[in-house]
Amino acid sequence: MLDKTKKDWWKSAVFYQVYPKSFQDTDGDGVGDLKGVIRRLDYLEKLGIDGIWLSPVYASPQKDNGYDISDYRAVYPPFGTMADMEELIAQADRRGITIIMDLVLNHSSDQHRWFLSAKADKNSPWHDFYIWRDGTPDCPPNDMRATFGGPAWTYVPEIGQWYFHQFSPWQPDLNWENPAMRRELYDMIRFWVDKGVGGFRLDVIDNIGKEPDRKITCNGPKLHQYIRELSREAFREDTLVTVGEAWSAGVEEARRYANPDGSELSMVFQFEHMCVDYGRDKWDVVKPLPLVKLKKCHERWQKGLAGRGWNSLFLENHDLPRIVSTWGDDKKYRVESAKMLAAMTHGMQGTPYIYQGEELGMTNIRLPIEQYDDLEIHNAYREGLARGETPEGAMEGIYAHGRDNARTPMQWTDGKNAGFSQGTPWLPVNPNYTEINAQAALADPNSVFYFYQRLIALRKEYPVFREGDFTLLNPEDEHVFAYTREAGEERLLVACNFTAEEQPEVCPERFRGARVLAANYPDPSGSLRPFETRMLYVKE
Ligand code: TEU
Repeated sequence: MLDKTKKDWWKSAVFYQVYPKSFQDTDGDGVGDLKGVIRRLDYLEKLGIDGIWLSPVYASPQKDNGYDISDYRAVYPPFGTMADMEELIAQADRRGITIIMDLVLNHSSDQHRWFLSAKADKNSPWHDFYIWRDGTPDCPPNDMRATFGGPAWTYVPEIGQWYFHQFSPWQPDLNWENPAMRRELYDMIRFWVDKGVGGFRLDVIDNIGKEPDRKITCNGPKLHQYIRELSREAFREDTLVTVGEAWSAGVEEARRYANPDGSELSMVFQFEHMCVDYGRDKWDVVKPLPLVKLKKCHERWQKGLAGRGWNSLFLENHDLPRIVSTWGDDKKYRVESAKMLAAMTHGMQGTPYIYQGEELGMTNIRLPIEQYDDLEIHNAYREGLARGETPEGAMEGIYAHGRDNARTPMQWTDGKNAGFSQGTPWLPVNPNYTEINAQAALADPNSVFYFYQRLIALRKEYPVFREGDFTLLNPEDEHVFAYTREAGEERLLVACNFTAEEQPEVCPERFRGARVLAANYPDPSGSLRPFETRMLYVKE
C-alpha cells in the first residue's frame, strides 16, 4: 500500500475511472449507484489500484450524464445518498483506495439554483455567476458554436439577454471573472476535502479562462492565474492529487499545469495521442492507425515532461471508444492486443488511469441510432445528415468514436444484464458479455485482468517505471512500438507489435537473457507474433 502522506505519492499510483451510471446497479432501476461501487471495492482492491476517479455523482438533470450539475453539494438521488458517499470514502480508504471526485467548474446545469435565479432577474446576486450580453432575439453576440451543436448563445426574453454556453444550452458557462463565484467553488471543494476526498479531476479546466467576446474558449489569458488561485485556495494539502482535463494542452502548456513547484495541478489529461487517428474531426477516422505519429507523440510527451512535470497515461475514458476496438483487434486477437496496448501505456513514465472494463478488454458496440443516449452522438448524427451523408455513413463515425462505446454497462458475469442490473439497463449491455466479463476473467489466469494486475504491481516493485529515462527505438518502424526506460542500473524494454502479422524481434544486445516482467505469449519465439508484447528487465 502506498504511503499517501508523501507529497507526490500519486507518481507511483495507478488510478481507475468509475462511470457510476454504468458500473453496478444495486436497486434494480437500471442505473448504477454508489452502493454498487462499494460492492465492487474488493474487485478493485484485487486489481491493485490506488485510487478511483469517480465521474460526477452530484445532483443533475443528466442532460450530459452528470456533467451538468444542479447542486455541487448533493448526491444525484438515483445514485444514492450523502451517507452512501461517505460510506464509499470510508470503505475505499480501508482498502488503501483514494476517492478522486470529478469537478465540473467551467459550467453548471441550467437547473442550478444560481442559474434559475440569474435568468429570472438581472439583479439577482447570482446573475453575474454566468456570462450575459444584452441584445435582441435575432442577433446573438457572435457566431460561436457549442460543442454539442447549435449556437453557443441562448436568448432569455424575460431579461432581454443572451447567455454563453460552450457545450449545450443546459450547461451555462460559469463566469470566472467573478471572484464571488470563484469563492463559492472553492468553498464547495473544501466541503468535499473535509469529507475525506483525496483528489479531484477537473473537467475542461483549460476552458475556465474563456473570453467569449474575443471568441476565446480555451487557454485564455487569465487561465493559469485562475488555476494558481484555485490551487492555493482549494487544494491546500500537498497530498491532494489533482488532474486537469485539457484537450488543448501541448507539452509547453502541460509543463505549466504540472509545474513541479506545486503551484497548479499534479498533472493533466492531454489528448494529442488519442487524436492521431482523427481526420478532419473525431468522426472522420483515419485507418490504419498512423503508428509512427503515435510513437513520436509519446516520445515528445515522455521527454517533454521528464523532470519538468508529470504525465497521465491513459487509452480510455468515458468520452473515448474502447481501445481494443480502435487500435487493437477486438475479434481474433482481442486478448493479445488488449494486453499489448496496456503494456505500451503502463511501461511509460507517468500515472496510469484504467477505465472501467478496459481491464477486461471490453469492446465497442454498434446500436441503432435511437438506442444511443449521448447528446454528442445525436448531434453528430444530425450534423452528418445535414452535411449530406447517408444514415449509414453518419453512423460509421459514431460506431468508431461515439462516447457510448465506453458507457455500456460494466460486464460482471454471463448472467442477466451481465450482472450489472436486475432491472432494464439505461443503455444496452454489449451482447458479448457472455464471453467478456469479470467472472470469466477472474477464473482465467491468462486473462487481460491478471495482465493489468501484474502491470500495476510492477510499477510498485521496480523504480525504473517511475524514474526511468525514455528512449524510442526504431522511430520510423510502422509496425512495432518499442522503447526503453533507464534509471541507474535498471533497464526496461517494452516491445509492442501493433499488427496481426509476425514482425522481426526488437531486442538490443543488452537485453539478451533479460528477465521477462510481462508478456502476452507464453515463451519467446525469436520474432514478434501478432500483437505480441514483451517487457524485459535487466539490472546491470
Ligand atoms: O469533455 C470535454 C470534451 O470536450 C469532450 O466531451 C470532447 O468534446 C468529446 O467528448 C470528444 O470530442 C468533458 C467531459 O469529459 C465530457 O463527458 C463532458 O460532456 C464535457 O466535458 C462537458 O462537461
